Formats: sequence, structure tokens, C-alpha cells
Amino acid sequence: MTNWESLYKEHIHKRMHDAEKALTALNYRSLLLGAGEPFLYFSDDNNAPFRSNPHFAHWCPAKGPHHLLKFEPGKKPLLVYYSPDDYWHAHEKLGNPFWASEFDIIEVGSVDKIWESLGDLNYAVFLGNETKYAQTKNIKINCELMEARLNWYRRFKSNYEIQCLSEANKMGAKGHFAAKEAFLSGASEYEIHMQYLNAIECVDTDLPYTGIVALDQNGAILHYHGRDKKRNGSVLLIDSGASYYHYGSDITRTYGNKNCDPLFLELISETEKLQKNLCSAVKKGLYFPSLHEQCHIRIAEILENLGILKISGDYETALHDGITKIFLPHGLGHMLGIQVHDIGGKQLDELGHPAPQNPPNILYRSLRFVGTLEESVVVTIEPGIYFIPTLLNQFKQNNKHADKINWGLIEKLIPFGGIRIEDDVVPIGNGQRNLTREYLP
Ligand SMILES: [Mn+2]
Repeated sequence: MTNWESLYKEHIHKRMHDAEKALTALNYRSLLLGAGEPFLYFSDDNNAPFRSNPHFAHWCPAKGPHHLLKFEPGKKPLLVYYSPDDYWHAHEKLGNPFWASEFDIIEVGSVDKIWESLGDLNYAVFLGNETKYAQTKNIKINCELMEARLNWYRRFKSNYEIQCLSEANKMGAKGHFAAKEAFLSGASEYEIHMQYLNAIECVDTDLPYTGIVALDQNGAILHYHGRDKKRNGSVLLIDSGASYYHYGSDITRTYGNKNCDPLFLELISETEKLQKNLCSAVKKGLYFPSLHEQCHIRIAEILENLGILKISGDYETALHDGITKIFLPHGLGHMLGIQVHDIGGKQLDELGHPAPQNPPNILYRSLRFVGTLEESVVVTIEPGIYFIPTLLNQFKQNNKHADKINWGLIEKLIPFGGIRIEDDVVPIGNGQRNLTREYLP
């Protein structure tokens, strides 16, 4: 049984320790984190689905808008919890959650009252989007140097955060099992998605990101968000996660059925092998772009072995000539946490300096994490092989290396779209923990 109280206690104490360090370095006395207010759609009185300010979510699992957290070194953090008497909207009651004892909590019924309950705000720094309230106080708003520091600390996940991500993977795995079954029985994208949601007992707005449920050629549209009702696809690419206390899993699987070309099925199984190898290479000290490069070399090898490329075993040249990038235009992975593309992947240090793109090659342009793996930094590992008509046609028409591609096979494979396999992995000790495969082998 997970002891959430003790995990959370350790987590919040680390937050306090880090915040104290940042406040001292930047000469502030207190840190204010606002859960935030919902966005209105343009020229409309409808709100977009609400998401908490990630800095607030990092400290507090409470859901919903307007709550405000104040931390002053040496004091217990203060949570001013927004709990209005409102018959227009529903608001989650505070109740007695496992994390409540770590805060001094005041419940108030209006946003004005929240801002009146904060006490001394001399040398306070505020991070959040409710700036119209913050502006009425004489405080620093959205200080970039403070944000850079807090973003940096967010890279390193506490045991509490890793447990949340593990639970999010457990939920996601349930959805993926249901989706696979639906696909194999001929379901449409729409039906597969609904089976996914049903299995994890969620609605769309509960998901950490808009899921991709793509049959056949739609899998080659990297951020495909359609929900086509056409049934009986040959290939399913599903990229869908689940959320747990603000932390999201990010999981992708690709399946082919008996109508799928055997060559494409072989590509799926090779991509799966490659993905598992890359996952087991994850460990602290590894420069992430070099794993991205290894992935491209292995993709060149797979494509040559299956007759799709004619490069005489010269994989490195193939990737420097930009051939593998047509088949894998996105990065190998990204950091994962409260945000699905968690912040800080291109940050060098807590001061916010950008990480050098090293080597500054076209291959790395789409890579969202260009740093070195460290213990407890959670990343996704998501190699793929796609047959994207736009990229293939451009290459065929304009590139001097066009003759290195077997265009006959490409024509045969285009109708099946693309392949991506993705797990969430964290360096632990001298190895790693794969948070996804524990539930979705
Ligand atoms: Mn991902």
C-alpha cells in the first residue's frame, strides 16, 4: 500500500527547501503561486477546460481555479482555498485529503477575499495568470529568474511524483488494453477512443493531453486528433495517457492485424525491439541527444535490412544525409511530469541558460530534451518509423540521395501510416525503471 502522506511530506519539504534557496538567491521574502483562472474563448462567455498553473500543481494536488499558495521560509505553507457558495458552478470541496496537514489552510468564498487573506506581501513574488489581482499589490509578477529556478527543480522527481506517474501509467495501461481489443474487433477511431476513456473511467478533459487514435494512414499525421467513424483498419497507432494528481502518463502503442502487410508487421516488431533496447540504455550520465542519434542509426539498419533503404551498411552517412529524418521527423523523447512535455528540457542550469545544441545538427532540431540524464529525471522513449507522403515526395523530387530509397516498397507501405512505441522511463541507481512496462508489457 502506498503511504501517500509520507511520500507527500517528503515531496513538500523538498519544495520548501528549493523555494527557500531561490527566494534567498533572488532577494524575495515570499513566494505566491496561484492555481490560476480559466481562459475565455475569444468573443465568448465560455471557458476553456481549466488546468492549474504547473507551479501550483507542483506543490499542491488540489484541483480547480483561484486557490493561492503562499510560502515564506520558516513557516508552514499557507493555502487559501477557493470554496465559494455558488449555484452556477460546482466546486470541489476541500474535504480532508492526505496532503492537508502540510498546510495552514483558509477557505474563502471569493477571489477578492483570497487576495485579502495573504498577510504581509513585502518582497513577495507571484507566479500565475491572475495578474490583475497581483497588480493591485506592490509585488513582483512572473519573475523570469524565479520561474527558471522552479522549472529547473521540476526536472528532478520526488518519490511522490514518481508514484503519481506510476499510477498514471497503471491507468493508461488499462485504457491501452481496451483500445487494442477494440481495434482487433474492427472498431473505428471514435469507438476505440471511447473504449479507452471507458476503461479508465475518464472524460476527454481529464486526460493529460489530447490522445491520438489513428488508423492506417492517419498514423503518419504526427499530431492527428481526428475521431473517424470508419471501421476495420489494418493498423492502430494510439498515443494516449492518463492523469493522477496532476501528473500524466504518455504512452504509445502500434498494432497491426491480419490485413496489414507482413513487411509493415515486421517493421512494428523491429521498432518494438529497438524501443526496448533504448529504454534499457536509459541511465544517469547519458547525454540524451546521443541516444537520439543511436536511435537513428538503428532505424537506418532496420530499414536497410528490410530492403527499404539501399545504403550498403553506411548508417551514419544515411542519418547525416537526412535520410532517416524523413522516417523519424520528431525527437526520441522529452521530459515528463505535470506537463506532458515537461518544462526545462532545453535549460542548462537553474539560472535559465539555454542548453547548447551539441552537435548543432538538423537531426536534433525537433528534440525536446538536449541535456544529460540524471537520477529521477523522467523521460519518454518514443522511437517511430513513419511513411509521410509529404516528406517522402519532397525527398524523391529534390534530394540527390533519392536513389537510396526503394520507392516500390514505400508505395506499398504508405497506406499503413506509421509506427511509434512509447514508454515513460526514469534513471534510478545505475539503471532505470520503466514505469509503463510494469503495467503494459
Ligand atoms: Mn510523448
